[in-house]
Amino acid sequence: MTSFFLKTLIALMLGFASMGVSADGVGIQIQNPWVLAPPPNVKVMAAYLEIKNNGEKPRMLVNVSSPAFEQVGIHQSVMHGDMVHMEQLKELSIPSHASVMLKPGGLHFMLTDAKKPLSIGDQVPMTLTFQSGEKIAVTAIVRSGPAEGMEDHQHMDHSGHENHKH
Ligand SMILES: [Cu+2]
Repeated sequence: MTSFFLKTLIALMLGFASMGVSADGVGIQIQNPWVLAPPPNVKVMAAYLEIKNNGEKPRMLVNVSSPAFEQVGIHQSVMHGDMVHMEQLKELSIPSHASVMLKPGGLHFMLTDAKKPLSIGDQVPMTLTFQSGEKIAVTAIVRSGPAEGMEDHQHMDHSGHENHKH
């Protein structure tokens, strides 16, 4: 489980194709939203993306929802020795002129109880709601990993998900 997160983290740091979704007028820019494809019959998934705040004021993300899931939470994975455990966050602050990266092993949106099975290539619509009341629609793509075509990719496994606890 630990090595899974570390490998995906390293793969992510090596870079990936970015796909931008910008929301005009709010100063918030969402980049490269994706969902890690789950093993068969697993209904809990994690979504990752980058939130950029190009505005002058800090922004507070207070809610995330998706019509494809019963529940979406904002989670932070924390390492305690060899164990990874997750904390639910009530809100996520994005400082002005800064960027917050959600990535394997760190911050993620926890997608719980998929209404139907999802597979690689599927689109997952999500709505991000900020404290100001502004909403940003995002479409995440289901992928097998964060860095397609990276050298490490074939060694990646999804066993970490069986231990995905709340
Ligand atoms: Cu989680």
